[in-house]
Amino acid sequence: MKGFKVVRWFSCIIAALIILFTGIVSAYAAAINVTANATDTLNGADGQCSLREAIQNINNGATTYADCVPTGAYGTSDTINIPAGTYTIAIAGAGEDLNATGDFDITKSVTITGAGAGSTTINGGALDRVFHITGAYTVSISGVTIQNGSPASNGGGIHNNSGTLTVTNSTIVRNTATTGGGIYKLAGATGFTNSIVADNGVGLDCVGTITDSGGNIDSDGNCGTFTQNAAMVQGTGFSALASNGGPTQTHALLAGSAAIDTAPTCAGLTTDQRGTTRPQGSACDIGAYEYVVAAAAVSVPTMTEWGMIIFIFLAGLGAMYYMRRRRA
Ligand SMILES: [Ca+2]
Ligand SMILES: [Ca+2]
Ligand SMILES: [Ca+2]
Repeated sequence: MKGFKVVRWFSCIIAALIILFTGIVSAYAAAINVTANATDTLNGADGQCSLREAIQNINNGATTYADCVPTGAYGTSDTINIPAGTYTIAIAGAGEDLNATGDFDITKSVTITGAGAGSTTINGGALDRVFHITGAYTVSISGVTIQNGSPASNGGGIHNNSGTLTVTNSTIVRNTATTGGGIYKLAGATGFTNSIVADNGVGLDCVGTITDSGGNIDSDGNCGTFTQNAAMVQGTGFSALASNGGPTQTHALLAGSAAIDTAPTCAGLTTDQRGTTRPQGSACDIGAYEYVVAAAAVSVPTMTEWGMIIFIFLAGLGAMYYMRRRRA
């Protein structure tokens, strides 16, 4: 009987340890900070943590590239923080899936965030697509502009093979592909919130079923229930890339753009891609850029107007002098 009690206590302790250990493991989460404007290289000794190195360390669950040291231990809720800047794919070699060349291949669940809300432009360099989610991973992307992806296959901005992908407060514009210029969803699930997928060449903005969680715009009407705005193209809905303040070039929203003040929620957002306070106007704008209404110019009198003001002033003084003389 005593032996049975000991076994039962021993079992309880083992069970408790298993629960505790499982809890600790699931709480593990690494966060890697990419170096601002880091060039696209794989070199753990150059003192720069490139976006490709950060993704590879997360993919490997190990610090393969020593200059991308995470805070926290690798686990199941890892994060890559990308500060303000432009990150252009520079290692040629499309059609590979191990993140060594061409597109950024994601082979593990990860959250990718720009600093603030949308401080980051990720440019495909016209060498390949930008992001490739290669399997059934949970991936969140927020606060980034994704552009200039151009693979000779499907999915110019993002190709989601079978992951659960959420995209928030992001702008996916000016990519091209055979089909799915903005995003190509083969399988899995893909949801968008407060984002622009527009002007993505002949390959269509979206191919595959996309969940619309509100505040999304496309330009060609191929992203399911997104609000279609055919004017959301470069030159009409947004500007060409240009310096609009802030640390990186942006596609500025133009006056009258359908993205202005139409985001249904502004939760968690305080600044845009340039560091401009959100919201401006009655609500946040859709995408990574917040449009600012120019302040009315302060009117400065012309020389003629100054002359009139001085004349009226002197005339007033003269009238007062005359009245006093008459009373005296
Ligand atoms: Ca490096
Ligand atoms: Ca790939
Ligand atoms: Ca690749």
